[in-house]
Amino acid sequence: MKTTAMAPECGVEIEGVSLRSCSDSEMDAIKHAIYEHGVAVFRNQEFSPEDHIKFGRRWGGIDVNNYFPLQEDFNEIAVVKKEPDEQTNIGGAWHTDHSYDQIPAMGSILVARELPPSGGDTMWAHMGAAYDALSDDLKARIEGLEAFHTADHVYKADGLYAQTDMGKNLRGQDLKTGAVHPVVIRHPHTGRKLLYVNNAFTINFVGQTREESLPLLNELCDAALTDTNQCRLKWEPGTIAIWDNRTSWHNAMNDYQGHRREMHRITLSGEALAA
Ligand SMILES: O=C(O)CCC(=O)C(=O)O
Ligand SMILES: [Fe+2]
Repeated sequence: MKTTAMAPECGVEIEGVSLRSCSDSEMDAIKHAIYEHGVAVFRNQEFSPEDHIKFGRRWGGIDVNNYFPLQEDFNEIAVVKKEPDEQTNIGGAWHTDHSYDQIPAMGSILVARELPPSGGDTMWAHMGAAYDALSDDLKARIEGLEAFHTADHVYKADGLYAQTDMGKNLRGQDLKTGAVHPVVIRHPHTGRKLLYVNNAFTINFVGQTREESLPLLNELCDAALTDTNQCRLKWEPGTIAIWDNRTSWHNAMNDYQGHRREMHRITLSGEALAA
């Protein structure tokens, strides 16, 4: 296996391994690379839906997404798609998947199934590098803080997606979610300190209202993106990305209007988070 950095502080491309048939020791190396770098990209993979599920299970459990359409024949697979006549995409702002769950998904495995002729890249940002780059003052202000996360405002019947042309495709509008996590967590495997708030699902700091929380929340989310902690993936047929939802944020570019894009996602079960 050969590993090449995608950016100074985020992401690696891994060559020389076939994900559908990798050995246990290759699997361990892949897991570690993802925990550490936030995302790993694999090219030219042959990966059927069965391979996707079998490989996902090697990580542990699969958390089925409550909102996205599911692949008809394989209900563990969520379909992340945009049709040529649709304007809104899924995941088109910086976020991390499922932070609204008390035990959030560890990671996601995204497989390119149909790509637009150009555009539709995905970006990631490293939350360990983000934490390290915060000023001492900001680090002191968030020491010991916890934050409340939910997806209700995004997916409910009158939520953000319902007001767009993506609303008709989504499920789970009646669900209620809510979770409290430390603002700075330690990665369960690497021990690295990570900033764990995001503008999509984090509502307020515990003990503060939304209004009281917003200035600091926005300051943190702005500071979380630096010149060196982001990477960008140009998808090709056969590309697979696997990311760690604790180590990284991601953002799907919506710059391919009039074209179809379809990705398949499996979300991997995680563990409780601690400071
Ligand atoms: O379509 C993409 O590139 C990513 C969308 C997204 O946020 C996700 O699948 O979790
Ligand atoms: Fe996402």
